[in-house]
Amino acid sequence: MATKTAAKKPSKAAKTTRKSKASKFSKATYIKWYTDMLLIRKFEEKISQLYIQQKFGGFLHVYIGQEAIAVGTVSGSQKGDKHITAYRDHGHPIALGSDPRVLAAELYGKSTGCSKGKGGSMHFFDVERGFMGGHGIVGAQIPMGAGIAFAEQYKGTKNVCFCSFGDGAARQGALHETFNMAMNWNLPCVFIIENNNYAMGTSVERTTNVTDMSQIGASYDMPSFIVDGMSPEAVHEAIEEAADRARKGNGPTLLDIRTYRYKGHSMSDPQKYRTKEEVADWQAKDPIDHCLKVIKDNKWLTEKKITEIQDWVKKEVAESIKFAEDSPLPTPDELYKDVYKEEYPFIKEYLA
Ligand SMILES: Cc1ncc(C[n+]2csc(CCOP(=O)(O)OP(=O)(O)O)c2C)c(N)n1
Ligand SMILES: [Mg+2]
Repeated sequence: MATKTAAKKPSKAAKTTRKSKASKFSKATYIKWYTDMLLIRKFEEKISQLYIQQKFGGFLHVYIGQEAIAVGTVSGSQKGDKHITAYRDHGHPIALGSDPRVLAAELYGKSTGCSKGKGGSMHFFDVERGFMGGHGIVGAQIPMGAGIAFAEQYKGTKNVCFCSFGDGAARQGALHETFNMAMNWNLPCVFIIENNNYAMGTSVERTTNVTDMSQIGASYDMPSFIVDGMSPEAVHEAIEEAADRARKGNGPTLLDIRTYRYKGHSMSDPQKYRTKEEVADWQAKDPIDHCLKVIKDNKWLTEKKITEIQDWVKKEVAESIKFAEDSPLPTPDELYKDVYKEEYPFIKEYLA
């Protein structure tokens, strides 16, 4: 267990494996996790089918299997906190409460989309809910996440930035510059490796001799932990503790959250780099099944109520696609808008 890290006097980085403690969490929390994860999964299953039918273009990277990280991060965070991630970005905004209609419209490149149809799958945003985007350049969100955390510190809020990136992105050089400055400046940033063991078709073992990615924080004395990413409970606890450290002014944390993507890297991935058995082993730990089991074991919902949730999810997904298909495309003059941010510079003295 890491101890608090005082400014300029960082304690030694530590790591531990978290196991879930089901008892700590309420009926309402499990129902919310179950509903949100089911919505993420069903939304992505549907858009995968539509993508294959060429209903929309661009890239599509689904989050299926990793849902517990998004819902555990959101339930362990607070309103006003910021979230930033890579191009595998459908789960975070749904967990934050974004309307799946505007997300579906974004996929379809429609003007009603969350990025006005200009971003597509990899560039979902919902600034109102603290979602600072999906980003297509691998690892780019690492320094950007620290920048967002710097802005919170500069403005004197108690908000934290949760910066998610993959195991592949963790090998970008920018991570090291960012970790150094983030520790030196005690930034309120939680760095989250969504470690699904693959960067496209390349496994962690093939890229490094240091397969324990929590060790990356050690040379910066950043408190670092390994977390079970198939457990929303474990994610929530690790996030809450890291956020508490950041809110108290004690700087960043690194979480190496172990997870798995059940589907290919993107929609065009023959998946020759892994076995069906490996996929099945992870699917056996599915977080949605787990939450449903906890709900049933505790008799928190009747079968009828569970079916109602499942029907609601189906309806949300169907309505989202209809909304996207019925929405207009952007007009040509939109090409010249949103190219530059106009109120530069963002120094608070200038804005006063
Ligand atoms: C700077 C940069 N290099 C390469 C790519 C191509 N690319 C897209 S995704 C990806 C793999 C990243 O893997 P990881 O960070 O583990 O994330 P995951 O896809 O597993 O969520 C690569 C190499 C890119 N988008 N940006
Ligand atoms: Mg990966």
